[in-house]
Amino acid sequence: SVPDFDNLPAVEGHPQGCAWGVFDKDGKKDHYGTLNFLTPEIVAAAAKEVKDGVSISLNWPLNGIKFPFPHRKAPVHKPISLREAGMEVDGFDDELEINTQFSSQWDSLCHVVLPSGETYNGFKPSVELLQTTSTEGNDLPTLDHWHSPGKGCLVARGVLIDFKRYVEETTGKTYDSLDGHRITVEDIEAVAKHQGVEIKPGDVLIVRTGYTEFLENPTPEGFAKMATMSLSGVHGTAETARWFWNKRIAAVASDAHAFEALPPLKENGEAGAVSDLVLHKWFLTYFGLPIGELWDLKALGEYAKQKGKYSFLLTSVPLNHPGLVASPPNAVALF
Ligand code: UVW
Repeated sequence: SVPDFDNLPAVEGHPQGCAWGVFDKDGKKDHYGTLNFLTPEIVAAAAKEVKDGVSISLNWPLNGIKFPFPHRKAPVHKPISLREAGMEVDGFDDELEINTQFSSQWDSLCHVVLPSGETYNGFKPSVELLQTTSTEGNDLPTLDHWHSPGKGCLVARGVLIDFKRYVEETTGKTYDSLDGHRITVEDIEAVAKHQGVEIKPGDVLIVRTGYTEFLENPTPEGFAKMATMSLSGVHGTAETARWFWNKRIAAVASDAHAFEALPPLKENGEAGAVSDLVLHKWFLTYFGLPIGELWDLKALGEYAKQKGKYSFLLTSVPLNHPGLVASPPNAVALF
């Protein structure tokens, strides 16, 4: 068992709640962070969620965003004729070049670093270190380690917090994922209660805002709003982070752009910049808690509503490439 947020051992130079060292074992620095909550007992209990034999993909198309996006290039898909490539056979291969942050993704614990260059557990990623040729030779907490022997990627109980549906059902108004609304932990608890779902240790908590659905059918007014980068998501504060740690959440995901509401708020309450992302710092860097973004949650929300069941078995197998900072999640919800 690990201590609550307020009782975590102090880590010099970092705030109370920094969990570095907590999961280390046999003198070895841990790479998995809160995925350590996924014990065989937790995984076996999650498997009992499957009753209907129904599986739902949570992966938005790699080219889901149909317009140029600053700093991140769109995927390039190149089908190749085998014969033209010189092979004595008719058929096709293909090549795919992607920025792993462009569509549904996991952010690994190396995605953002502190001004000191440190990330989770004090690891110091750099382009040179990330450009590795092997997982074993790479001591950074990158996603390929999820494939290490005995790890088997991510299998957990998923819980959907369908915030968009909750607001629309309880107020009769359309919930706009572009209005910069900040979803508090009290909101999350209220939605869980409304949906009749309990949040348990080791859960992957998944929050639906409707953002990818807007991106599928963008309107000129929506575009204008989007340009302000004022997007709905979970309220990024240390108190929010404390709640997630104390609940022993193994990972989080959302259809939102950054999981947390944008712009982030600085401690004095003023709007901050990307470098001020609050939950990225707490989750990825201090807790070792992976963040999923831009997941496709529409079909999941519809099925959960139809069945009145918001918990399921979640499996996710990121790409297995040495030094991978982010990856499509290849996530499936099973009911
Ligand atoms: C940053 O842009 C830093 O993060 P993300 O895309 O994961 O929200």
